[in-house]
Amino acid sequence: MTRQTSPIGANASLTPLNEANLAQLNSQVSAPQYDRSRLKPRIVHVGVGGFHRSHEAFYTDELLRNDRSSDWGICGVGLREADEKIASVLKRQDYLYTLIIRHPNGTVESRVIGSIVDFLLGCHDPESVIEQMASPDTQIVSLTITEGGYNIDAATGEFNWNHPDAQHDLQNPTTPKLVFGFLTEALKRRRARNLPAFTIQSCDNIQHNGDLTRKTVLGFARKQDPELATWIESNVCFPNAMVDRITPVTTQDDMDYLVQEHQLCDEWPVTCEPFCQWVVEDHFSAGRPAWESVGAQFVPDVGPYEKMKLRLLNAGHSVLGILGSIHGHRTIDGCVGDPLFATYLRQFMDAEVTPVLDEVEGIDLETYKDTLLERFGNPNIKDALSRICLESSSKLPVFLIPTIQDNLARGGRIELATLVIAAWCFYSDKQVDQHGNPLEIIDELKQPLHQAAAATRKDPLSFLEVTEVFGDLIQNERFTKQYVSMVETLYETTDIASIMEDLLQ
Ligand code: CS2
Repeated sequence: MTRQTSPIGANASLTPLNEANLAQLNSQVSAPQYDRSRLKPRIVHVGVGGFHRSHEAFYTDELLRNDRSSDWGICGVGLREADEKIASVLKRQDYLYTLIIRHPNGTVESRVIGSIVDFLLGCHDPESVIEQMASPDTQIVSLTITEGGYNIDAATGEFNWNHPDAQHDLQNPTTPKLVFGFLTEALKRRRARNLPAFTIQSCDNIQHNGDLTRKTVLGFARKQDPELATWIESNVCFPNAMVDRITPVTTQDDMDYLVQEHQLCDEWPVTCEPFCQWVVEDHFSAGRPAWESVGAQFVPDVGPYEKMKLRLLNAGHSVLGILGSIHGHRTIDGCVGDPLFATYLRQFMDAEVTPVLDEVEGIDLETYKDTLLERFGNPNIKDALSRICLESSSKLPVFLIPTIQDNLARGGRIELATLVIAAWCFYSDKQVDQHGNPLEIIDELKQPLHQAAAATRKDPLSFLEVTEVFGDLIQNERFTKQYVSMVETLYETTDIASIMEDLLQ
């Protein structure tokens, strides 16, 4: 086997990552030893971002390494033009990539993941994606389409049918744009061909992610073909799941690391923490890989696990992300290295979140929270606050606002979470930190949020009028009183740290 030369050219000893070069990788890089040519695309995965590559694809790779008789491979799917880059990189690398697992003590594991075996782009060729989903090989279609991908209006809790892509999909079912259009058309073809249904497995950070996916797919199907909807109702399983692994955005440093340490040229590796968790309800329409043999937990009811993770970890990230951005911090480990932020986060978890959580079997909440602080503090995971704040308008209604609502209903504490909403108003309005440095805001609702926030001086409640994010929070007097006093102080002093200090007990 000849070693292919690097496209970088300057360093002839670099090994580009691809199937032919796997046998020649530096021995410190753990490469798949299983025969990838016999894998079948039994899983079609929509949304091949860093998280899918550090989580489901990792679990599946681990399974393939342990069980050479398994043939569960993954066909990745991207639906947006923005997915062209990952499509071409993965294709050039025979769908291989390196997972760089960074431990807090500085140990780094580099491991090539081999479980992805194909990639299709729905925006260029919807037919091939629909046919792949409809293929007899496909047993599971899994999704990481982000919280916003479910297109839920917080004011109604329902799918937003006014979205132009939803309208497009209803009118053009064979050339859909939204994942729900693809799923509906593929299931329609399976039913017509007498093929069994696949499982639809959401891997997004949403409470009851499977139930929500089910509701939306059924809604899509019902509008097109009520009989298909009935068939889906009795044939397709939508297991709820809690997914967890902190996966920062890949940086040039990650690529440079592989070049310097292992002379390996990977155009798009993924970095992640060592911690990894997947808790899934065991309802599958057509079988599943034995993921439990590689650490996934199958439980009858994932609800308490999801709630614990979303309300503590994800909300904890948002607390640090928004307050920290205004203060001038750049990363999560930078925030928890600041005692004020670490104390604030812990008090938020203890005083506002823990009282609204349910018992979680086998988990001691105090230990869970301690572990979260350790994970956030991993100095080798430079998780940028800009990633955390990305699309806050679809995250906060899932991670943080329900905790405020629960506490309003039970007379619990709301101050620490309310400051995050007040700070988010300031952040959306000013778009700079308190030192005047610009904040990079990426949010589908950036403009409406900015406009609403910018009217705060005239009407202190204007930000809360974005009801698709805040629902009916504006109606609650206890909340609005607290919120207005915080917004006023923040606009007057612009000193987030001193407001945080005053709230600590
Ligand atoms: C983060 C998550 O998106 C966010 O704001 O909280 O991506 C988080 O890192 C993962 O859910 C960890 O499992």
